[in-house]
Amino acid sequence: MGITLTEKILSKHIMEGKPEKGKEVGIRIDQTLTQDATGTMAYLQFEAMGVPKVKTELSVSYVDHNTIQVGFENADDHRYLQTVAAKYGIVYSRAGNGICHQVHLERFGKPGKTLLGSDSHTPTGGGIGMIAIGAGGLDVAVAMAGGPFYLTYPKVIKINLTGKLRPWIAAKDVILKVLEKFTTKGNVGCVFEYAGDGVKTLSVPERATITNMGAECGVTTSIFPSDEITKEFLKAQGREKDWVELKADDDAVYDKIVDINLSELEPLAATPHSPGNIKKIKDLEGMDVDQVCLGSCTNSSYTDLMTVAEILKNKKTHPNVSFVVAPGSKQVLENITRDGGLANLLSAGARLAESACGFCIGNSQSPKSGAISLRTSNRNFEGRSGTKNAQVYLVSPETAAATVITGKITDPRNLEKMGIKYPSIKMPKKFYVDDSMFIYLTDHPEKIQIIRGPNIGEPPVNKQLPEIISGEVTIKVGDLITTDHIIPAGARMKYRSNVPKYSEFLFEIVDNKFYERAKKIKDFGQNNIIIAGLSYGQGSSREHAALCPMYMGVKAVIAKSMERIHKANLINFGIVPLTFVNEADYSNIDQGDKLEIPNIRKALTGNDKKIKVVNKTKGKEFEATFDLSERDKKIILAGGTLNFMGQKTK
Ligand code: MIC
Ligand code: SF4
Repeated sequence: MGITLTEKILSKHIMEGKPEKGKEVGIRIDQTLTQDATGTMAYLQFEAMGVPKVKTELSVSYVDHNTIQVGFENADDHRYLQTVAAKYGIVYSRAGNGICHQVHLERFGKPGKTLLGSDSHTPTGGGIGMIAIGAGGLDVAVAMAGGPFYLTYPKVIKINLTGKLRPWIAAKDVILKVLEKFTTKGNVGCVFEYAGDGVKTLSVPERATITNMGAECGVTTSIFPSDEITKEFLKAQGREKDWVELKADDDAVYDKIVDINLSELEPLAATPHSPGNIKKIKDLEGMDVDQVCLGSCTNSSYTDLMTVAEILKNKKTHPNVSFVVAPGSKQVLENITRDGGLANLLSAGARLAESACGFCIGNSQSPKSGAISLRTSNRNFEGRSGTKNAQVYLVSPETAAATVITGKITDPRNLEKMGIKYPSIKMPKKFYVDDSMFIYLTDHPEKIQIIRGPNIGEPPVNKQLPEIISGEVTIKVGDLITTDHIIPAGARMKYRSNVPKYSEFLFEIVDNKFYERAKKIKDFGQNNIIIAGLSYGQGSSREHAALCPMYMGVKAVIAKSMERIHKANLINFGIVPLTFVNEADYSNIDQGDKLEIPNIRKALTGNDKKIKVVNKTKGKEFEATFDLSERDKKIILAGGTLNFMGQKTK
């Protein structure tokens, strides 16, 4: 019986456990990446582990999220990250060098290797045949210290691609189709493995767009085989030596097979406010648009930008549209400059933004009130753009370009009627490469002084789990609550290194009184408890969505279901992740209800997976359950991973 590509790579990396679907395994991590917004906390935690040097083959620290530098905070973080990198043997990618996922794909990704990144879009590396997984910063810190990364041995879903994309239809439309089929929930513990004849028609950047946005489905990762196309990409990056051929066995057995015929796809959009709300562009056509943003780690490659530049050659941006372009990396920017694409974009009226996350995370280029914003990025959660009532649509670069010209949502196929031919942009045979924005390893790391400006706080310490969780429902939220709802990024993201301050913004977009209530309950010596619906904690890997609640005294989250990375983060910070045994019980709980979970420590370690929760306000009881490994339980009992590891933060 043949095996899948996912299993082939995983089997070479297993350090603990057996490869049985649904069971926990610990895998060796070859490479790690962090970005600045999750990186400061990850490195503070790494420092607390007392390991003199990273133990991975390669660890890279990118600065790409907080590069706006209004005030000293961002720059303080950058300098801290640079000095930590020098001290511990980490490559540092300076602000301006580009978005972590794009840059990692260009310069470091290697087929067959494992990559763990403190960012949920780390699966971008799957485009090059890596097992690339997003995780909380603390998990990445553990991996840097040589520890295994624990995951549920996944189910593997084959996405069988046939046919070939027609002109004007893009990789983005493929992943939007996948999102239409799988939605954003119910895919925890699965890997999407792409196979079939259609694979060879897609370039590495196209594959990376597809694996990048698999994150929106909530899968552990997505992966493409490593083939001649991969070799061509690595060769163009001057890295042919990093290539190995990798594919699933012909008779590999999958848990499920889903067919997608590339030839049948048409332009799609994810409509407000979820990447899973898919509609056809032709059904949205004619809607006035205020802003078009090209970029983000999903669609900011050389081919993406050159395609748009070619469409916009000798054209002008519609007067009602603000057109923003953020190249994915310095390499992309330099190559499109040399090849004339930048001149076309600028002459069309593009507003050039830094090679960074920028608009995607809402820390710049927030659109006007009630705006319709078309973006090539991957998330359109409510408020993420920085404008609460903006309506964000996620589309391909081709659709974005057509809309820039007309000022209305436009099916790019209509451009032919305007005399614009489909620009078949090919990847260069050789990219212009300049690695000077990386700071490589230092000769005398022992001499490095770590610089901590006033923005760098101590990571908070937790106590071990009490015998009884007794407190109040601080907030009751509905389905599909994302980590952007739990703790916003955008303008608030500069406080990532200052947990007490950042905590003030918990649930800000949902209920701006949360912090006040939580503080009162905590100061009264009671525990805060969160009640949630389906798929709680979708989206980012930001551990602050667990760390800040921990700081505010949240001891348990009871949800209908929970997403993988967020659940792992809750465990890492000693918060008990529970689910309702009967989902109907959700309706019987209200915000402000006094809840008690007696003997929680015993309940977690006992044989019965059901836990009694007493609703003292309603005079009722209900049952909750948990899906935790023995190791998870020990971590929660200890009050989090750092305590479990027997380390004390300084
Ligand atoms: C995101 O796209 O939501 C982010 C910002 O990149 C996050 C990481 C973070 O919150 O720092 C992610 O995807 O994990
Ligand atoms: Fe940056 Fe946006 Fe990608 Fe997150 S999704 S890494 S914010 S570009």
